[in-house]
Amino acid sequence: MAVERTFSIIKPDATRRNITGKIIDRIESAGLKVVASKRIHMSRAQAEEFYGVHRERGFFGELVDFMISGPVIVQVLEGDNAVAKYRDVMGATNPANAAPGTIRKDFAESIEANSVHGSDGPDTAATEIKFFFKDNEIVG
Ligand code: DGI
Repeated sequence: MAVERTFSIIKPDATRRNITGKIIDRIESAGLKVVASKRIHMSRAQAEEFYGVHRERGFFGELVDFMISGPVIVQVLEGDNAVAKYRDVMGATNPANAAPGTIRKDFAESIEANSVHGSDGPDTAATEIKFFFKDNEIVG
């Protein structure tokens, strides 16, 4: 298995409830290493661009409003098969469908306030990492 990087966001519902440490524990316990991290408050323009692929979806406006409703923690995670591994650790988008033991099953409030984002493929991961981090902010 190749060492890979993926991009993660700990979303505003998790920063609001002060459970970011619990989520990072799940990440690290799965063997993923946090090689970059910062707490930011996204601008509306940033959130709209980041989720641009969903622009035509009915929930786009609500999704953007939610993502800028509070601070988030953006991270780069590194490890074997990091993209797929983090998707497994996160669980399904809708916590009602998420497997037991996943972050979303245990912490998410709803399909929208679902605590975490993780890239859906290696190409997306590279684009998303570049969107938030400079090369010298990532320390393996
Ligand atoms: O990659 P995921 O985050 O698992 O899911 P996605 O790329 O399909 O959707 C991105 C985010 O958009 C998701 O984490 C929460 C939000 N979302 C997706 N489907 C719905 C939704 N929000 C609402 N309100 N309703 C939806 O059906």
